[in-house]
Amino acid sequence: ASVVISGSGLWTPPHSISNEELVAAYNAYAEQYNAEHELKIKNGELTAKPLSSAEFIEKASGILSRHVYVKDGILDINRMRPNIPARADDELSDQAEMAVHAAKKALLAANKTAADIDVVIVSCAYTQRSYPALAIEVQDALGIKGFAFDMLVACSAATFALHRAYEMIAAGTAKGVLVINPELTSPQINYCDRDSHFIFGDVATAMVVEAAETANAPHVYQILSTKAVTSFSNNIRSNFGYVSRANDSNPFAEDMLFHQEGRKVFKEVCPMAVEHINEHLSRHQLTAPQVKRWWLHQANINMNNLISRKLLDRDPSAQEAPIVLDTFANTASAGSIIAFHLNHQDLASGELGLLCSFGAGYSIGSLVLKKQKT
Ligand code: CO8
Repeated sequence: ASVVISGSGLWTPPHSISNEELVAAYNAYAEQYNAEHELKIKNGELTAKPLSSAEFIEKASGILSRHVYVKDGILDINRMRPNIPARADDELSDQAEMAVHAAKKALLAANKTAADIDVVIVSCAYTQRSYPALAIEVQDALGIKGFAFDMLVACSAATFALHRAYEMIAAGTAKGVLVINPELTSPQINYCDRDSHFIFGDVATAMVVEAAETANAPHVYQILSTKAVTSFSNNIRSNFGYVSRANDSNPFAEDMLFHQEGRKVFKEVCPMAVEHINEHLSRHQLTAPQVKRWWLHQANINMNNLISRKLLDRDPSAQEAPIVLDTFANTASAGSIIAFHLNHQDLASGELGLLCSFGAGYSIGSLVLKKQKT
């Protein structure tokens, strides 16, 4: 059976932080830290915190601003992390709430109701608890029958979940799959680290996957095929987990939070992504110039420019390979879905697009999409 994406949804948290605000808070924190530890820094026992700059951030990443689920606490130099009050067990959890917002929008776009869905996948870089699954909480909140489960694949969580949705619809084991990506990254950002404090934002995205025969939305994309690859790397890592308590680890230690070797990631992931995409297209006897739209992972503008240039032998137009980093920053697995959500309706029937994630793991996941007749 032919499998389609029939709707997408994007939920943007109401708060945002500009580079200027973020840098002002970080620099005030760094100056306070350096003053407090002046002697140890002089003796070489500690290294001074270097200062950040909004110009560097824009040039190195393409990021101007990021959305955050809770702004309170992040810019407080005596806290440097969001202040998210714990919710009671009988309240909807934070990530489930984000997921529900995006899911409702995707259902509306796909012209579907809860009754048309029988599988819910919540897939993202982190889940706020291990069980009960967030996906089951979301399923309950939306009144969906069937089954639900969580998935974690960092940057490729969204594409890998779409792959699973594709397989379930193709196999006839599901009639409608809701893939949701509530990317609540801010609790894992080290706002005290000059090299990574600017990279991430919070957002939630969702997509409806179903059989072509049941689709009745205005913009429907056939999934021609999927391709995934993983290759282990420690260059992007977070050590926080349920064993941390038994390890007697300090939850505030740097290795408990997102940390990376950004240069190495850049150098290693770009060629992997280019090779992966070319191989995927060649399965359909296609070459890059035949692809009308590139919905690429959004980690860094220079990375996207390099990958697009390698694929096309020229610079892509802003319309061909849309960038959403300026206002969203890196939103882990949601980035390529945001790029799709904001830039897909203008494709003509028969035109092709490529959705691709790349990042932590390393992991790369792609889907070749073809706009259907409306
Ligand atoms: N302000 C001023 N200067 C700075 C700053 C700053 N904020 N940060 C670094 N510098 C300095 C550096 O210290 C360095 O100084 P020096 O040359 O004296 O050593 C200089 O600027 C240049 O630094 P870099 O070489 O590191 O700069 P780059 O141009 O490489 O840019 C980037 C750094 C932006 C990190 C870049 O390397 C990059 O984007 N690499 C790819 C990273 C990537 O894609 N990572 C994937 C992220 S993982 C993911 O997408 C999902 C993971 C799961 C979610 C986690 C949620 C929390």
